[in-house]
Amino acid sequence: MSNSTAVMPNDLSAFWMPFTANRQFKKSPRMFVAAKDMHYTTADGRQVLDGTAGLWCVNAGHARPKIVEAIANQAAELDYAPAFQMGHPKAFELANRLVDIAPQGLDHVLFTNSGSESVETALKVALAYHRVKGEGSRTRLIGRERAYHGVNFGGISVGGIVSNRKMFGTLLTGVDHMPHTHNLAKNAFTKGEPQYGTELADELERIVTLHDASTIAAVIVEPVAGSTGVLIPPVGYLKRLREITKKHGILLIFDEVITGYGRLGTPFGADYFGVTPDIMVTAKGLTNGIVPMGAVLVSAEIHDAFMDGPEHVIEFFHGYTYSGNPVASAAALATLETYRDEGLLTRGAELAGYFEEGLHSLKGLPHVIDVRNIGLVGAIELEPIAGQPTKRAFSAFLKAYEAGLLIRTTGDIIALSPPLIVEKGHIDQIVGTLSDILKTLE
Ligand code: PXG
Ligand code: PLP
Repeated sequence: MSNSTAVMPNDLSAFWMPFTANRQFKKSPRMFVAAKDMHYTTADGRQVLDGTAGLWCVNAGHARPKIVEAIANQAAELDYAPAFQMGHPKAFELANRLVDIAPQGLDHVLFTNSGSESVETALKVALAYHRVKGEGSRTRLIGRERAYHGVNFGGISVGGIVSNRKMFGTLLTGVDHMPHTHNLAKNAFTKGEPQYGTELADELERIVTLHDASTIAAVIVEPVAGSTGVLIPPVGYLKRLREITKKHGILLIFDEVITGYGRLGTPFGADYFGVTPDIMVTAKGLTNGIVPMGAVLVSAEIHDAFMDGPEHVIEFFHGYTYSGNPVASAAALATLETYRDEGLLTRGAELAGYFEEGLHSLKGLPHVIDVRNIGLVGAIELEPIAGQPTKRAFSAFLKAYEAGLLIRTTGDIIALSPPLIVEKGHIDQIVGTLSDILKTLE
């Protein structure tokens, strides 16, 4: 079915698009009008291979029948139920299914509507947990340079992207940052986890010494930083963070908005690295990106600390109108079923080697200064054009789109994260198209 005749709006000015060069876009718009499995259809009727799972979220591919049907049925049966002081069965069922697939020890779930909200929720749980435990002096939050934790105030405060922070005043106070682990001089063209940089985890000890552990509530990190260009942790780095946080009574939060739901070839990044955090932040792949939803998983110890006092009193003053929304819950349940039926949470592990070989074959092409990969996520870092950062990669993005491939760029880094239903032939197409394009870039 082609929707190439879909009626296009004649005025694009009202929609102020997110994280987009609005004026450039509106001069020559790129519109998708349909999607199925691994492909988008553009407004001019072309097929574009989805090399990025939408925005790292459509892990089962597009328009999967079970999910589509579940959403339609749920909307007809129970469209909305109040989230506060009322319930509906699917949210509880979904929480149980999530606990089943999550790393052992993460036993309770708070629902949100996005990764950004999941991050805020996790940070608030961490602060409140220490307070209910009688350690209210633990208020500091530790993030990391080059981290992306969404766009809300807590997330940009612990985040480490200057453009996302500098316009917005003083942000949260009492935040510190660890250094990022990206090191091209030592680790360029590493396959999988880089060898150099494990000791950067010890910077957390330095921060603890500076502020004292009794003032620190939590450390938040992405197991693999996605948004800032696929920064893969050095061997043993996350294990060391876990040891240091445990030693000092600091909560460890993994932001798995990208690494969750099979991206690394394991259900979660925590599984890949063999490190269990106290709190796990998820979104995106939870509903295959179709209905906005996030989930924050917490340990029983954290949850139970709140279950005190008179039973008629609300234990945690937090939540959203749409927490556990019925349609989102139905979409998530059908998504998890699809993942299970097709083995998608571990399929990445089978294809990771082929994906790795393909991407690393681009080494040596013009401007390529690094190729890195883990599971079904990869990045190609380009030398920026002198004085014009981001321009070279953005031009690769435009050329790829014209050539029928959707990629994602951040700075001068090309990121790839295809749906987990990707076949070897699609990987060949991704690599082939990129190879052609890299040869023609200015
Ligand atoms: N944490 C992490 C680790 C993320 O990657 C968020 C939080 C925020 O999620 P929401 O749902 O509020 O957007 C993210 C989102 C990209 C890109 O291509 C990455 C994200 C979102 C959009 C684009 O770099 N990550
Ligand atoms: N702003 C106003 C005026 C509201 O009444 C509410 C919710 O009732 C919100 C913001 C928060 O909205 P949400 O629960 O969808 O995050």
